[in-house]
Amino acid sequence: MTTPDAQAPVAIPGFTHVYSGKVRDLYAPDGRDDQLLLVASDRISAFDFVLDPPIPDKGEVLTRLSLWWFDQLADLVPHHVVSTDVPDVVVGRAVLVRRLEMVPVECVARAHLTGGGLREYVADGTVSGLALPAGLRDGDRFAAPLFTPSTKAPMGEHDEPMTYEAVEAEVGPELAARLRDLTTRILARGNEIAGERGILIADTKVEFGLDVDGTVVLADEVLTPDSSRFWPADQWEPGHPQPSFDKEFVREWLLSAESGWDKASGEAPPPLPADVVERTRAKYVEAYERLTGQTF
Ligand code: Q0Z
Repeated sequence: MTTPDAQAPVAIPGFTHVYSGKVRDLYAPDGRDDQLLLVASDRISAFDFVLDPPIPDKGEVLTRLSLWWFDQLADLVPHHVVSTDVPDVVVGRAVLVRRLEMVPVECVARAHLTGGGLREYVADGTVSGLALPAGLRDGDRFAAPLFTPSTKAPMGEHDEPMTYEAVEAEVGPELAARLRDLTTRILARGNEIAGERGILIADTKVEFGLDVDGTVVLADEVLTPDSSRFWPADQWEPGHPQPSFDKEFVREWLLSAESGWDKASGEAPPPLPADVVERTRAKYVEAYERLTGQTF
């Protein structure tokens, strides 16, 4: 007998479950093919594992944050949200969206050098094939956000960096230029707003789709801690890895002797203690409240 999964996607009356990522679930409304229901769960991932237990309210915090950002970005790009009037079982953490033809490129912009961008830079002095000056450190800020696209790998595999020329070959030069322009502007606008509120957005991944008349539409989630690296601005110090705004307690505890977990073992991490769950929930709420100026 297998253990029932406490975090499995719920049954939603009137919808069919079509796909689940690590932390989100996708449903199709029965009887119409022009919309989808995007559900943000309370699941949290770290070191490529989905952890147990979930973080209460995380799905709702991220859904509300994304909706707020869509509004902040509305003069730059149209978004896919149709309605937040969703079934009771997912109320607050789901949105009904226009079903788009998704662009087959992960659109990443980087305002700071870190993560996969840093690894590529250390290996060969480039990020997504762009030559950068020597001597940059982990956490350094670029003069302007860079477009560093990657391939969309199937779940469980890692996205591979793509050159701009590869994006042009994949989607054509006109759409490639539009994706680059929008992705870098979204991160620049995000940092203009977040910077005033003590948060740096080091990098972000956005997804675009095309509507029936070929208009580029911002899809999925935007500028959330799950799609971006948020750093506390007052602790920013280039030269070493920066603390993550949302997951610092989770990562710190998992790597501590107290957890008993060995990252190199390949084993699933142990369940998070209640205080780590509670402090992590508080960080998500703090990010939402600082950015939006609204009480969660
Ligand atoms: C998004 C994803 C998951 C949430 C497909 N507007 C759209 N039109 C067509 N497809 C998508 C969207 Cl957002 C779409 N994803 C990623 C997976 C939960 C989002 F399980 N996949």
